[in-house]
Formats: sequence, structure tokens, C-alpha cells
Amino acid sequence: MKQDRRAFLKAAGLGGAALTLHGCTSAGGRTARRPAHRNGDDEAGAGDRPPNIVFILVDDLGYGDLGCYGSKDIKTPNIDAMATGGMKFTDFYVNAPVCSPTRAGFMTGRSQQRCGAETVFTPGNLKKGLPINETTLAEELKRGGYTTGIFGKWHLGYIEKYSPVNRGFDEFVGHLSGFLDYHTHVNPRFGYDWWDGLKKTEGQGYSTDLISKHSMNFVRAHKDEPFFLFVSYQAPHSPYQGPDDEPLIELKGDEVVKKKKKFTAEQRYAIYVKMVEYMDKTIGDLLQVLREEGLAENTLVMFVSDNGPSYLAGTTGGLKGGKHFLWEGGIRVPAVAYWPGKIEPGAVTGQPATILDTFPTFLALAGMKPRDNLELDGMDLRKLLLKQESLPQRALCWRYAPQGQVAVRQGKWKLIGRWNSKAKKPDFEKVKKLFDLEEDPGEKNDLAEQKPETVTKLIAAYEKWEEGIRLDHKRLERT
Ligand SMILES: [Ca+2]
Repeated sequence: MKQDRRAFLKAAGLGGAALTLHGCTSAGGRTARRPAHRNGDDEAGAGDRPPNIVFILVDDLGYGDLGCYGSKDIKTPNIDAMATGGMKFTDFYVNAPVCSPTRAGFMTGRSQQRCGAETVFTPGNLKKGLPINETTLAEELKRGGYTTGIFGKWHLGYIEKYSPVNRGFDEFVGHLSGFLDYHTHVNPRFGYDWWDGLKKTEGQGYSTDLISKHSMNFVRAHKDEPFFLFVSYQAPHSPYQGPDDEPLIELKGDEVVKKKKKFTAEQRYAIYVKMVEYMDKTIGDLLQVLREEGLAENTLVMFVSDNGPSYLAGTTGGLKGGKHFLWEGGIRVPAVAYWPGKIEPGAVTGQPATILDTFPTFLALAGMKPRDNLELDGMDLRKLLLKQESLPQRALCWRYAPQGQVAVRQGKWKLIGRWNSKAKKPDFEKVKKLFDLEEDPGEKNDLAEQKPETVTKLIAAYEKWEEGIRLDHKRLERT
């Protein structure tokens, strides 16, 4: 699906004149594309060539499951080295406590409620996916001259029009469903699910290895042009399987056969540990390729988990709840940003930031402004990343209807309320719990009665947000 330069310029709305205005530059003997819309605000010192962006998203990894986040059981020397060589976020959030909505937010830079992507896309309804009227980060970066690739989990739609290669990615090898057997690549409801672009392909090997291998090949192949690489690990989502474990979901003819294997909690956790450690090893391999190719100092690498841990495995490091909930354990995730020579080594920030911030940040690093009609919900993090400056204070809000929860954080305060699905509005009468996250990150001491003014302020902030992210019917698809 790779476009040549002329097709690229045409797709970007640039005619023949643009060929002169945005002429090619030679980098390493090959042709590099220049961004179509540089804004001249060269915060990162990008120079002629904007930085490469590598975004590593992992699946259901808990806040307490990395060495650099206090895990005593799981050894993650490579991600830890990214933290000691870059910036670790203590208060980084995702926009949802489950896979697809978080990914919809990451891909669009917008609260998932705006396009109705509030729950997980399942093979039970193949017509659903990230609405095609939404603009993706990959499409934007491609417009800016980036080569784009995703390897691993997509989970934003199953049919062809939703495929990553139709949503701004030049290359895609991986799976469309939310999870699959790590060895056979079979999803229980969607069947065999390993793709190269629009075609099913044989993907022999452990999926963590394959995702890593394709990511490294992508870096080597595109070392001479700016690239956006989305490394989307399935690990450590269920099924719990290490690299040497036997398959648990297989196809016999057209029939999906699941092996019933009972694990004790200890056995399952031991496999989970192995899965995270193995993933860490392959992340180390990818970082090594960036160094070998001389790209480390022109590449921002971010590592984030898409939501908190499943109740089956993983730990929240003392935070309440986990996957599916808006307690801190469901939405506060490990996050590290690594960029040698640009981000101060060993920086730790407690500034609340969110995965929705990556869209405007990456665009700014690419020297671009979002296209005119694009309402983004995040904030450019460059000054925090590169200069450790504080972010302007804001309210971060969440709504997760399947669990009937809403939440808002401003400064150190967090308020949890109820979502009334019938009335389609928040209800802070029946449920109203206020926590001081500085003193009480475990959300144990409800201070709502003691701090009515803070509660009122946070409710107002939530309601303002709710007004702003109303479902935009114009953007919805008619299916
Ligand atoms: Ca997930």
C-alpha cells in the first residue's frame, strides 16, 4: 500500500507546485519527504528532518508491573532503562479502562464518546469499527511526510474499510481482534487472525516475537525517512502463554477448538511475569536497532499500557480496581518517554497527562498543525517532555457507560460518580466519592462530605466536558 511520492503529494492535496515548494532532500543517499505543513515552531529542534516517533502500546499491563514502577517480581531492564534515560510519568492516564475505546482515543486524539466508540469492538458485530469519518494520527503524520507502520493489535474494526492500511498506515502486519492465541493466531470468534495489509498471512511464531521482528524490519527499511511506528503488543493480555507454552486455541478445519487448561492464580501469574519479561527483551532488541541504525537521537520512543490489569493477572501497585473500572487501577498506567539528548535522563513527572495528548504532541514534533476541522481533546506535551515545564491545569474526565461510572480529576482531586445509562446523564447524587490522590492514591478515604465546594467545582468541570464531547452525529457513519 505504499504510495510513491507523486501519489503521496496528490493525496495530501498538493499539486505540481508543491513539488518545488516542498522539494525532496537527500538523506543518506535516499529520498526523504518533507512535511507538507510545517508550522515553523521548531520546539524539538527537528531541523530539516522531523523526529521519528515510535509508540509502544502494551495490553492490560498493570501500573505495578514494571521494575521502574516498583514490581519486585517482574524484571524489565529495558523499559527501566528507558525510564532512567528519559521521563517516567507517575500520573499518566488512558481515556478508557478497556482496549478499543483507548485505541480510538489514541488514533483520533479525541474522546471516544465523540464518535460513539465507547465499548469494545467484537467479532459479534463486524459492521462496527472506528468510524471512517474520523481522521487518524497515522493519516495526519502521513500528510506530514511520515512513513507509517503498525505491527500487532489493531482492535478498531474487522472489515476491509477499517483495516489499518485504509486508516493511514502504509504497512500493517498483525491482528484485527482484541486477542488471539499467541502461537496459532486464532481468535475464538473471529478465527485465524494474522494479516499482512488486507491479506491473511502465515505468521509462524510467538506473536510478541513477530510484532518485534516486523517493527525492527520497518525501522531498518525506513531509516532514511521520517517514520511513525506503532508497536502494538498483544502482551500481556490473555490467553496466558509464554513463548514455549503450548497452543490453547486452535483451528481444526473450520472449527475453533479451545483447550481447557486450569491454572492456579500462582501459575497464571508466573506465566504473566514471563510474558512481560519476554516483551521487555524484545523492546530492548528494538531499541538496539534504533541505536545501530544511528536513529536513537532522532527518535522519540513512548511506552504506554492501554488500560489497567485484568483481575486474572497483573497488579496495580496499590491502586484501586483494574481493567473495566474508572478507579485509578483501571486508567492510570505506566508510561515512559525516551529520547536521548532531548529528554533529561531520569526525569520523573507527576503532571497528569493522557494518551489523548500524544496526537497534538506528535503533530507538533512533526512540525504540523492539525487540519482545520479537527477538534482535539489533548494537549501538546513538548514543554513537559523537553523542558520539564508544568502543564496548565485542566480537568481530565472519563465516562465508561458499561460499568456505569464517570470520573473527573483536577489537580490532586478526583471525583467518581455514576453514569445513568437510561437518562444518558451523570448522576452525582447516588454516587459521589471524592479523593485526594496526593495523600490517597489508593482511593480509600472518601472526602466528599468534608469538601462540598471541591465536589461542586469538579461536577461543574465534568458537566462542561460532557457538553463538549457530545456525540457528533455528522461524523457517524451510516451503516
Ligand atoms: Ca487492553
